[in-house]
Amino acid sequence: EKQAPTEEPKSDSRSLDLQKSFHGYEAPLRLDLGIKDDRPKISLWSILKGMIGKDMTKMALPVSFNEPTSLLQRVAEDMEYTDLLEIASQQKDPAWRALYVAAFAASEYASTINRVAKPFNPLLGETYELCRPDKGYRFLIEQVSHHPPIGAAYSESLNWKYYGESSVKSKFYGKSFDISPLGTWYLELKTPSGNVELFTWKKITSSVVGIISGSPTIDNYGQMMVQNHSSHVNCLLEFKPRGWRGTNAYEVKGSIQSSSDTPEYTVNGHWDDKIFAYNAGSNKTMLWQNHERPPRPFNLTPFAISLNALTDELKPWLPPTDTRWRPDQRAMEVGQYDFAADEKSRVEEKQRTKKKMRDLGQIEEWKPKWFSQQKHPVTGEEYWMFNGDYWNVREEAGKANLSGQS
Ligand code: CLR
Repeated sequence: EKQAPTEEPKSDSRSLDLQKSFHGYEAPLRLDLGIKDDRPKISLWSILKGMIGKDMTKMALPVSFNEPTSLLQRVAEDMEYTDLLEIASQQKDPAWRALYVAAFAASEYASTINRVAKPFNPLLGETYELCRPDKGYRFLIEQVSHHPPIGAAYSESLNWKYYGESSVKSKFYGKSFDISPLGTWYLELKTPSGNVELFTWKKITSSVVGIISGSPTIDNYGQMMVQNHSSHVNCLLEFKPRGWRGTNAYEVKGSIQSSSDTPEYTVNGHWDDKIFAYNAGSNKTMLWQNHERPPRPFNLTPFAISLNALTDELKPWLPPTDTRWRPDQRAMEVGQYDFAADEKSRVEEKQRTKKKMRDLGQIEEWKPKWFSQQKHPVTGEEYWMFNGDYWNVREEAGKANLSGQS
């Protein structure tokens, strides 16, 4: 039996290490943006009709189709329901661990409702960190490739590690705009007996539909196998396409797959609302429930609203590469769309110049700072391994900044 790859250091030293990355996160979470969403209402079809066959990286869209988040932050949004991972880690029964992990994987889609907007494209080497002292985790993602765009992410609490590659293939088909994620996501979960189990899954297709009819929405559909490489008690989820009349909208069904022929547990629910587990005796347990979603600019969730806040507490601890410093995204967040567009072309032009200089050998070859590509010890697939340095470098730089200030 293969074991998950990491050796566990003593838990109190891990706890101390985690604590130090919470420096800067003392302020309460930001709950709203101080602006109204008054983007000009332009029909998506009128802009897209000439772009059939193109992918997202080749589309020049007016800035009013952007939202003030970056793709790095959209991946951080997957962390909204990490409570499910903590619950999973307390389950003695492998079937219940798989059920809660599957619910977490499905919860990652709740944020997509009414978000037909393009996040900012991260620059090469851009990073985004997120710590939640109240939830006990830290998260980091780095843009490790620009063409094709790839983000490498790593997150951990005392009970789990979650990491993977965010890269998408996208194409506009006329009727729909399809986004297919390519990377694998890994979860190392501590179990009540102190073992560590490895789960993996791949994300399903996200698709913008209803473009021609003028009421674009996001659908997420396909099969997702949440695979346990240690106990082999897996959970298969099926996200139904919403269908022509929207009859199957948001529906997700699934079951626990193990050596027994008849699934002992099934899953049923809606990824915009609630997801339940049923056992053979038809006992029903709610696994997940969507958080309240008061109206907010750009239809952002309260969790998403919190992500780009740049508080005085946090400033000294943030590296210059963090998304929160991006002037174009900040301008969009305060409603200055024209300035946002200008700043966006300026930072992108700067990036193109750098690439040219690199190609000509005038400046050093670029390489990711916090991740390197390795073969995964359990799956044998290529993955991005976190080198762990980020939080130590952050701590030192933060202390130096603070002592320089006083
Ligand atoms: C879905 C949940 C995943 C991470 C993820 C990656 C790419 C995101 C996708 C999510 C949601 C839909 C998305 C996409 C990139 C572009 C696309 C935001 C968050 C939008 C809807 C494309 C809009 C393009 C039109 C305005 C033309 O865990």
